[in-house]
Amino acid sequence: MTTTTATSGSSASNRRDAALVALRAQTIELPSWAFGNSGTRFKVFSTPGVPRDPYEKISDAAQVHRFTGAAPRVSLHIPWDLVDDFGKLAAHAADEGVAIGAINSNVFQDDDYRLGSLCNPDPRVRAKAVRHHLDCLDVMRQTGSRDLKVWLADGLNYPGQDDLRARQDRLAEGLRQIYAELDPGMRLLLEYKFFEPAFYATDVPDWGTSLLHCLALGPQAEVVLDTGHHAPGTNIEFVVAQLLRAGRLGAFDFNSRFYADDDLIVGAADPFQLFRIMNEIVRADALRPDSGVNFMLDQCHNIEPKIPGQIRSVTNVQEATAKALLVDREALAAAQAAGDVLGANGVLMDAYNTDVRPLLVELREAQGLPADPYAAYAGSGYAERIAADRVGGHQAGWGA
Ligand code: LRH
Ligand code: MN
Ligand code: MN
Repeated sequence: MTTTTATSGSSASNRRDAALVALRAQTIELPSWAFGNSGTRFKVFSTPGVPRDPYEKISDAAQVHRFTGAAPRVSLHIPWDLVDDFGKLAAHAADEGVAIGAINSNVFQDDDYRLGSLCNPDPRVRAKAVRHHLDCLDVMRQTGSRDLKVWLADGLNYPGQDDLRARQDRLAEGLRQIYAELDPGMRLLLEYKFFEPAFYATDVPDWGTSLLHCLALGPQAEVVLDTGHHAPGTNIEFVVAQLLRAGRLGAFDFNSRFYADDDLIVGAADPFQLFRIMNEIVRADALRPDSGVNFMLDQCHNIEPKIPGQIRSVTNVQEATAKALLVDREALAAAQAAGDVLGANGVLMDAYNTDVRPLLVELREAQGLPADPYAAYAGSGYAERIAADRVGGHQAGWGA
C-alpha cells in the first residue's frame, strides 16, 4: 500500500486546504418525508414528537441545518406536503434558516393510477397526471423552487398487459406537455427505478431511458440518480461518470440499500460505494454549488430517530466527499498513465482509508458549528421539547 496522501508534503496540505474550501460550499438537500413516521408494509412505528404538518417537518429539517451547517434546503412531496398557502410555508422555511428545494410530484397514490399515470392507456388519466405536474410547477413558483422531480410508479406486472412501446410514446408526450410549461431556470428531473411497484416492466427503469427522454425534451431536463434504484451489483459510479459526461446528471437521491429500495441512511450499507460516487463527482468538478447537481437525500427512518438519522446522513456524505477531495489526482494520473495497476488503486485507497473526521471538525469549528453535530443535537433538548409539545404526528407520506 502506498501512503501518498499522508506523505506528499506540501501537495498533501494543499489538498487539505482545497478540501476545506470545497466542503464549506457543499450543500445537501433534505426530504420532508424523512421527518414523519414511516415503515414497511408490516408495521409503521410511531416516534414521539413527530411533525403534525409540513411546517413542523421544515422546523425539524432546520435543526439538521442548524447543527451541520450543510443542509439549507428541504424537498417537498405533493400532496404529502399540501398546505393552503405555499408562500407562507416558504416564509416559515426562511424564518427557520432554510429554503424550499425540489418539488416532488406524486402520481402513485390515487386509484386512477392503477394502470399508470403518464403511461396510462386512458387519456383522461394521462391528462390528470399532466395537470398534477402543472400544479407542482405552481407550487414551485410560490416557493421559489427550481426543480420539479418526477418519479413515476408506472409499469406492468405481466407480459402483454399493455404495449411497452406505446407506453413510451405516451410518456414522451406527457413529459413534453409538462416540459413546455417550465419557466426559464426551472428544471424537470426524471428519476428512474428498475422495479417496484411494478415487477415485470417499469416505464422508466434505467438511466438510459431517463436520459433518452431528457435529451428529447431539451436542456432543462436532467436525470435523477437514486442510489437505491439499481439492480444488485450495478456500478453506480460508472452511471454517475456517464451522466456527467452527457451534462445531464441533475440530482442524486442518496440512500443505502442492502437488498431493494431500502431507503436506509446513506453511507451506512456501503461507505466505499459512496466514496467511489463522490470520487467521480470531484473528478468532474461537479461538487461546485453551481455545477447543477443537486445532492438530495431520499430516506425514511423507520426505527431510528429521524433528526439524528438525517444528521448522520449529512455527516456520512461529508466524510465520503472529504475522502474524495483528498485523492492525489496527480499521483493517480501518473500511475494510470504508467499502467501501474496497483499503484493507481493504492492512491485511491489511501484517500478512502484516511480518517477525515479531524478535518471535518476543523471545518465545523471554522464555521462556528459544533464539532460533533450529532452530540450537539442530542444535548440541545429539542427532541424532548417536540415530544412534549406535539401530539398526533403524521405518517411520512405513504398514505398521509
Ligand atoms: C421511489 C422514490 C421516489 C419517490 C420517493 C418517495 O421509490 O425513490 O423518489 O418520490 O421514493
Ligand atoms: Mn427517490
Ligand atoms: Mn426509491
